[in-house]
Amino acid sequence: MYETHTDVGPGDALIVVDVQNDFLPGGALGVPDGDAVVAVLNRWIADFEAAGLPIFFTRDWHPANHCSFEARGGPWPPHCIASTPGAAFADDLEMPASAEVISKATTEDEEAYSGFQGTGLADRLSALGVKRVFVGGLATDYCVRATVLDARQSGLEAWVVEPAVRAVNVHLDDGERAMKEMKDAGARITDALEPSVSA
Ligand code: VGL
Ligand code: ZN
Repeated sequence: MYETHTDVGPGDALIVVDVQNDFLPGGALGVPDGDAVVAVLNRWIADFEAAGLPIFFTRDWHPANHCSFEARGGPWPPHCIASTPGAAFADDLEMPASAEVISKATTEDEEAYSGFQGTGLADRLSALGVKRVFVGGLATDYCVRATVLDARQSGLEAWVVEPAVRAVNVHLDDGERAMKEMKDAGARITDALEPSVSA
């Protein structure tokens, strides 16, 4: 299922999905073991940064009355409300100066799990000559899934960094099902704890 050898170089970008306080254990929408992704992502981030490759950090950035919240009939407790501590990136996540932040689901009446939805990310990647993205973060079964599927729709090669993702698992197998959906869409899965840089 996994592939380990992962050379990265020109044409590659790293997308770090929603590693925000509210998605860590104890947060408003805590993902079980979600904090475990931080150390792995920090290694991927450091290596992409050292190689001069583009890095994107997506964030869930909701208005206080977002349609996904229970008060409005949505599935979720309030989480990642723009400019609150819960919406901040995890303290231990190392964000290089070159990283670009992509805010999503920023308007009241629209949900957006994908980092591509309404953000201009596809155009930005294209302008940078990116052909292949590596994706990690939270949560496997929502925003990672949607981001990877949209990357494939945009014609990008997409890799899921398996040790750097965790699932909400509202239903027991949601994470596994999402991994299968991503694979079926042509995504590849690496178990590498860090890339090998050939740039
Ligand atoms: C997410 C549920 C609600 C995610 C965002 O980042 O995966 N999940 N909003
Ligand atoms: Zn959300």
